[in-house]
Amino acid sequence: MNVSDVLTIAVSKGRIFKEALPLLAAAGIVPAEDPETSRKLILPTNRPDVQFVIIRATDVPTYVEYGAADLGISGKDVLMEHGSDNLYEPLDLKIGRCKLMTAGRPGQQTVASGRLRIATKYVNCTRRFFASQGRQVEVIKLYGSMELAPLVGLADQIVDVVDTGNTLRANGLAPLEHIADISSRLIVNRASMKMKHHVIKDFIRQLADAVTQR
Ligand code: PRT
Ligand code: MG
Repeated sequence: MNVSDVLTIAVSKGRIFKEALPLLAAAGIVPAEDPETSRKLILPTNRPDVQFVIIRATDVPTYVEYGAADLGISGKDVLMEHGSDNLYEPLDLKIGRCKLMTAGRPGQQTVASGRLRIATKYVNCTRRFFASQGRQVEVIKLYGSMELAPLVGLADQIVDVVDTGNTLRANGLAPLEHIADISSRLIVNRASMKMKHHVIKDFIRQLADAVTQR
């Protein structure tokens, strides 16, 4: 793990960091530079003992699991897909809320013959969801723009996170089945939780207060 005295927090740029900034500020942590415009991958803060590492959303659980970061902020969708029980998940930050759903053309929910084809970047969540219902599906892994897949005949349906549903609607798709409610979580490396117990416990308590006062 990260053996220095510095507390390293893994975050991804974009919507989660934007919504997390006021919570972090309430816990006394403010980035030294604007994360949206800075090109630095290691971002110092107002506190000499705290730094951010800026990484892809899907990489956050990996950095924390291996101890390259002590803490991380990650969507529950990413955590479910990552599927490790090697991480502490002590706090629901109640930001980045959305739903993991299946979606497809309205009115065309069953295929006449053969297995349903589902395009998604959430292959593990998708397999688990359909398997739990005893339904056989073929899962096609994509890395983005899932909405396109049903339009060009790559898949019958998709599994993706949905917020307003505007992106689905704009592409002639509709949400079909609810898989999970999603929000962002604080995650903690197991060894860090022991070795840096006091500073991490304080941080979690301050963040928890900020979440309830929001
Ligand atoms: O961009 P990159 O590939 O690096 O990673 P990412 O796309 O996963 O990151 P980012 O910042 O876009 O999303 C990070 C996290 O935000 C996700 O893992 C979710 O936990 C959370 N989140 C909350 C969302 C949304 N809401 C959301 N609406 N992530 C993505 N979306 C997408 C949605 O799939 C749709 O395509 O935003 C689009 C608009 O949504 P609608 O339904 O409002 O139209
Ligand atoms: Mg994105």
